[in-house]
Amino acid sequence: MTDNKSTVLIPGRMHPRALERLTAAFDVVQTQPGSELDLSPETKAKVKGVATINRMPAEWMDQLPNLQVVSNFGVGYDGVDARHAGEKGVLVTNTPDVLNDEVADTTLGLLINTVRRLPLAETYLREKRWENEGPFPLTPLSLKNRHVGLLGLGRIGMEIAKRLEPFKVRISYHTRTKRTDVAYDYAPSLLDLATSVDTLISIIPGTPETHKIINADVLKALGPNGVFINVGRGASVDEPALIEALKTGTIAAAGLDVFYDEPRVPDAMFDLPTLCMLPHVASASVPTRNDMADLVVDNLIGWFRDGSVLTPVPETPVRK
Ligand code: A2R
Repeated sequence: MTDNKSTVLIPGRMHPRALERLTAAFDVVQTQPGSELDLSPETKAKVKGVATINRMPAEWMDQLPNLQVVSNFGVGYDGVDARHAGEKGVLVTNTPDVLNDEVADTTLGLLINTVRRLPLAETYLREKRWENEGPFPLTPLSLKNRHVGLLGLGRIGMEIAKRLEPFKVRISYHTRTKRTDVAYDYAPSLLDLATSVDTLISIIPGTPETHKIINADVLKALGPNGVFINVGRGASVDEPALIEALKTGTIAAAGLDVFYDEPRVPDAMFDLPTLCMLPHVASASVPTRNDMADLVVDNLIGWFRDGSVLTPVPETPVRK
């Protein structure tokens, strides 16, 4: 009987395992990705839950009069208007912790690829240039003796820091609130951090406060030996300023897994040999994405079973 199943809307794409489990547990309505919620008023009135990949603007919430919960696939939920949800009494959940190790591992890979140019070296080999032209050029940069600054030292940032320790680099960080449980040097501002380190790793959420905070001043402070790595959100970066900084040697290199307007990547970035780019894959392994998919579904199942969820976001209240 489908009668007593709650209706869950999926506005756009969804991970296959989440889709399969959601379809078994709920009456699922899925729309095509787009800017409109293409549903009849009757269907809109039935929707009590939403499962989404970082997309739930206020306008959509306002069209769903009986919406109770939005379960987001991903730890970052900058595409979900959680503040608006909170005002409406709609609960929002995300998928923290289950991706910490994967994202931290990828960050170290991206850092080493950026500093030691390993992707370019592999391309060199595959193009038979090693055989025909001789050894790949020595890399100007090394990870040795670097001073790494973490912008963000939360769940993922801490895992990155722990992985950096065996690499024998010095570690500093900036967050709005100084942590009392770590011995790393604290910088009271992003500019202070960029001034004191030569390697900056951004692992902060996309919020109005973090919008384009990695700007020309920060990159200048990082300096000509500077390396910038972004595994947080592309919206935190002033991309034209970053392109200019790489072109002019204001900083030495950058590695990006995230971009301002994904999946669109500025043309100018493709021409920069000192830029290492990944298509937002930090958490993108089958096991980690399966864990994220399960958390998306388990949050919804818990909510509709007894009003309990595993991972609510801080902006929205948990009602019992
Ligand atoms: O500022 P604090 O003390 O709340 O520290 C958080 C820091 N953070 C900031 N740091 C400087 N300026 C800001 N305006 C600012 N806003 C937040 O970012 C904390 O150290 C860190 C976020 O940690 P968590 O909330 O534990 O997030 P998690 O799981 O590490 O993921 C970070 C982001 C996601 O939001 C996605 O955008 C991406 O990584 O996957």
